[in-house]
Amino acid sequence: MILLVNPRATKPKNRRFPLSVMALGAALPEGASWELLDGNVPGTDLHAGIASRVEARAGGPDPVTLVAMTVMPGPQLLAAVPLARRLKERFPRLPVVWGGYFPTLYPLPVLRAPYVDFLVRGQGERTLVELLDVVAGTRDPATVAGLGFRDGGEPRLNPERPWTGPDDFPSPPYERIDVGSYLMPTFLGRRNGVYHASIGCPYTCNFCGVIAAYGSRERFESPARTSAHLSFLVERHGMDAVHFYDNNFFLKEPHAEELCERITPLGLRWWCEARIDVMLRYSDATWRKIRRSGLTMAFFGAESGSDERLRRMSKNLTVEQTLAHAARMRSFGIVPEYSFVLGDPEDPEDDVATTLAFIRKLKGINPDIEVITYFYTPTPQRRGTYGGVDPLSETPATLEEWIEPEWVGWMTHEDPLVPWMPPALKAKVTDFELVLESRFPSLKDLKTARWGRALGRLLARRRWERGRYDDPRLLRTVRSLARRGAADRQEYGHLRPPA
Ligand code: B12
Ligand code: SF4
Repeated sequence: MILLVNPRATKPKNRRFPLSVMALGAALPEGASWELLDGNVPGTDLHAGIASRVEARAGGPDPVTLVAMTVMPGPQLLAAVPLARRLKERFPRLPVVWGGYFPTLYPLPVLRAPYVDFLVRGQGERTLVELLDVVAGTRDPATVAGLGFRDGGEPRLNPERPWTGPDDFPSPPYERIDVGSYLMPTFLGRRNGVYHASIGCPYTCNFCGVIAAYGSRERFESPARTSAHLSFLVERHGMDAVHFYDNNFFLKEPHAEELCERITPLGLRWWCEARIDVMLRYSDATWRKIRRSGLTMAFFGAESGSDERLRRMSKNLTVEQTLAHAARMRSFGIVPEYSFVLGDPEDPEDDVATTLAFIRKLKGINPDIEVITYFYTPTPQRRGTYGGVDPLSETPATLEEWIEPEWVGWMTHEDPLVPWMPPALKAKVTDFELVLESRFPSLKDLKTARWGRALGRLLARRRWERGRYDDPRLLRTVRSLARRGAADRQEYGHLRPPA
């Protein structure tokens, strides 16, 4: 029995299909016995759940032979470390393997932890299958591409495994989860699900973790297969909206057209992440098909208000393209979310000033745009890193350090303690955001009471007109009085009910 574990990554009300472990389960050999345990499901105690299975099966025909955990940087790491540590204390001989973005980006601290025996970098399906032979004692771990392990106590990373597209693997094992319990009400629909229709990304943005994990390549699932899976979720489970979690949903125009034609009859409202330059190249006819198929909001990395910085980010994008895109999105009635990476190590003051001014300009072109800001957090790369910094310099050597609050703030890109971003400069950004969000309340802000939104709009109007964002004390007071509950950054994908 293999236990595929999704450590808690978010609040139960924000949970989505545990796609990583579902993909792994689907690819296990026929006849392999496995179970999926999701720490995001309400009331789940993963340690107790795993321990009871291990104990109940010990000495029987199908004992637990491997605990396989997926680990993303941030809160999921925070849950995974104590879970793995406690399991190892209780069952020292039970092998534990980690895979996912954290061990892929930061393998050495993982292999220094005595409670993790193996790690898998990048795509995991085939590596996991070969690891089963290692665990059974019939294969030398040194022969498994993509695997990391300790060799005589020393961390050892085998060469990467070439990866392959989604069509090479079986369909997601929906029968192994309670599908309906993951379909959440959101502003898109009453039963919103998530889907991942590709792997990787062909671009080279030198601040992004995807490139370190997968290189610059993308492989799509065939439109026929994507629409068959979505049809199943719609027809069998009443799904009425979907978030596509692909890194880069649109690439080749004929592919986008075919997929949109196929999913139009499903009547879904949907969201995705895509590239500004790619969508701009599509014809009006394709944009109409995309709109007709239900695309309601989409997320784009606009990143900066400076062409020079976009060039240094290796983003392959210009500010003119973003401005043209904002106008086009408006004319087709699709809401764009533009994400910005703030804090160029070479001149952070200028970066903040230029990019905030650019956001103003975008708002002038399309008042519906949503804005998401992150502070630049160096992430391991294959080639150079934005800002010319060493992304591993001074990062923790151990998992215990990684789960300290300052490093969790680093991993979530919300409050990285980088030397070039002093608190006063960060405050400039958060003050700007407060004025912006007060003047143009976000579709996603469902926590501010209606009176607070109206008052905020009124109070922020003059500030916005004059471009004055400093120390908006009154707005802060209104926001804190009118807000029901703390901000929840894990609402990624907006899996929150409409107001
Ligand atoms: C869904 C998602 C989330 C969900 C969590 C879903 C969950 N696990 O419950 C939520 C909203 C909580 C989330 C939050 C965050 N996320 Co997130 N998230 C994603 C997203 C969009 C999809 C992940 C996914 O399901 N992929 C589909 C599956 C099939 O692929 P996969 O996860 O890569 O799994 C494969 C391999 O990694 C490997 N593998 C994975 N686990 C395991 C385990 C074993 C044992 C093995 C053998 C192999 C293996 O095999 C799998 C199949 O091939 C990705 C972007 C993307 N498109 O991948 C970002 C992404 C993973 N997130 C990222 C980040 C940074 C975060 C945050 C830290 C920050 C933020 N503000 O978004 C937070 C905090 C995370 C946390 N809570 O711990 C980054 C990670 C890289 C980085 N820059 O550090 C990504 C890549 C986005 C990006 N482009 O920057 N996220
Ligand atoms: S930022 Fe987006 S486009 Fe750039 S490499 Fe990462 S996923 Fe691809």
